[in-house]
Amino acid sequence: MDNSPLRVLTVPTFPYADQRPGTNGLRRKVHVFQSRRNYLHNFIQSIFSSIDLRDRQGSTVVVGGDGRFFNQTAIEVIVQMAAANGVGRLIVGHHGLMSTPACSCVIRKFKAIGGIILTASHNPAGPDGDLGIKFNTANGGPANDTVTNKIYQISRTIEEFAICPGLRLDLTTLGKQTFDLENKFKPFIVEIVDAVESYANLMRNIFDFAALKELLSGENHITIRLDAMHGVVGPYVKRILCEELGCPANSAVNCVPMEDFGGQCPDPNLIHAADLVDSMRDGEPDFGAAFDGDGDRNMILGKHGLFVSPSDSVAVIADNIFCIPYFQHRGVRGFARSMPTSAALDRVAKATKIELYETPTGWKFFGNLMDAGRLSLCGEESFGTSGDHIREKDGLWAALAWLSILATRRQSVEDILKYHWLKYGRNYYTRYDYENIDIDAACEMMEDLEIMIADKSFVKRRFAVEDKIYQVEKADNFEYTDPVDSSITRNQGLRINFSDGSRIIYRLSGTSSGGATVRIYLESYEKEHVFQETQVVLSPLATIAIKISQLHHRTGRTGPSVIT
Ligand code: G16
Repeated sequence: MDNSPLRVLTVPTFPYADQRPGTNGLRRKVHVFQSRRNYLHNFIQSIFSSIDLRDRQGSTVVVGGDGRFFNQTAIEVIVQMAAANGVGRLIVGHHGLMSTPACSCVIRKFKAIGGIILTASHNPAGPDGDLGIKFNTANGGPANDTVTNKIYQISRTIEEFAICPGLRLDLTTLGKQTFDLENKFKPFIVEIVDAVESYANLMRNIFDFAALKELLSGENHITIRLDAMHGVVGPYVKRILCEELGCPANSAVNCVPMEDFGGQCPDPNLIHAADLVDSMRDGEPDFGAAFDGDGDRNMILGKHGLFVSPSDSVAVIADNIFCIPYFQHRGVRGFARSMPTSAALDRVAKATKIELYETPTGWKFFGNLMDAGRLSLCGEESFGTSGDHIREKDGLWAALAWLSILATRRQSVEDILKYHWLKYGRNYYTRYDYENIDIDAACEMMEDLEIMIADKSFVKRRFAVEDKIYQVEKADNFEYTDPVDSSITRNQGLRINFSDGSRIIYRLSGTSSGGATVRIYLESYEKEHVFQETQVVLSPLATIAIKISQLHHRTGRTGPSVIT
């Protein structure tokens, strides 16, 4: 065996112009990483170079991924580059796997300067699918815009990267591996960790596991069905729900992580998690949940597949927050939602006199508020919910939060939801997605819309559809001033607010890997009539939204690709 120190090489490269991170990291088709020379290396070097050398030298960094195709190859490169860039210790998930919430938990636990997470979230995987690279900072949350802009600027002028090509890592064995590098005084250390255990430990300190065990496997237990969609969260579900809380093995499905997620799109919504919805429709389970590829998103279902919209989900958790011991002990400092998320949470905040923050889309905006001790619970319409125990959204945490509510109230999901609407009124809510639209057509539509709504005469304009009349009260392009550091984030979505509290919002997604995705968010509030069909209530607003944007005319589409 050759025990000589490993060589560190500096390799010349040339920059790519398109490595600007989106809503949450850089997402591209796998073949982009495979076919463009050093595309991955350039971005990883840009991440390392964005960290001041004094902070990087000897530091600890976390690496993990959702197990999708190309993850392993990418991890090998990241490890070799981390060693060559002066990182002292890497904490890597067993087999390279780590859910996004677990990664946030591990960064905080090991006091790392950050983490690199390989995931394209709910996007499809496989040779024709997507790969994503996220960089999280020391607080465990997604890097903010200042950091991602710095990474992007470096990527535009990069000329070389550092790598230790001879370094071979064994991802299958838990424990420490050390490597001696040429011209380095200290060895480079890699620790392969059981991230499932670190995460499970965190959950034990947040929830009342005895009460949950009684709910799930006691004498009058309920039945549940959890669908991990072959994402990385499967082993977490098995360990916590089945092994520890006593759910029968068949309550957790698709729990073996696969590099193509079984050929499915690991997106926990009514379309892509249709198997779960169907199996619950005529089935016995009282509660269901699905999670995405990297385990940070969740969908909550009641008996017979009753859908709890993510906007309602966070509002219900807020209203029942003291069913969770963590909040009993720590108190509640504030609630937050992304701008396009429905205002259901605002009503709970108002009633409980708890501060409510409205942020742009992207989990990174919640982190600052949490670090400043101003935020305890937040959620997004895009199936994200979490507390301040970490700095990421957390799918399994959301399911355990709901189960804690069921354990305390001993009511069905349906009764809890209905009670909530009767108490607060209901924010009817839907989202239309038009995927893979020509980028120029999408941008032109947004520009024209912005000009239209900025015109003074737009306010007070009335739109009539059948017997409904909506009058514009306010319209703008959402801009956010961070209350902690006063940074300003502009162009976060076009909002049209009507006098009856209804809203239409247009946004371009920041997570699509090909073409543009136009999102239209529709919302109407009803104080009294809370048991109507969502799509019926919102149909007039949808007609107006499509008409004023001329979306179908401009794109040749006849309807959205996905309605949530
Ligand atoms: C990411 C962000 C979320 C955001 C979502 C959708 O989630 O972390 O905060 O709501 O994208 O963003 P967009 O509407 O721009 O596509 P994930 O789960 O995809 O990482």
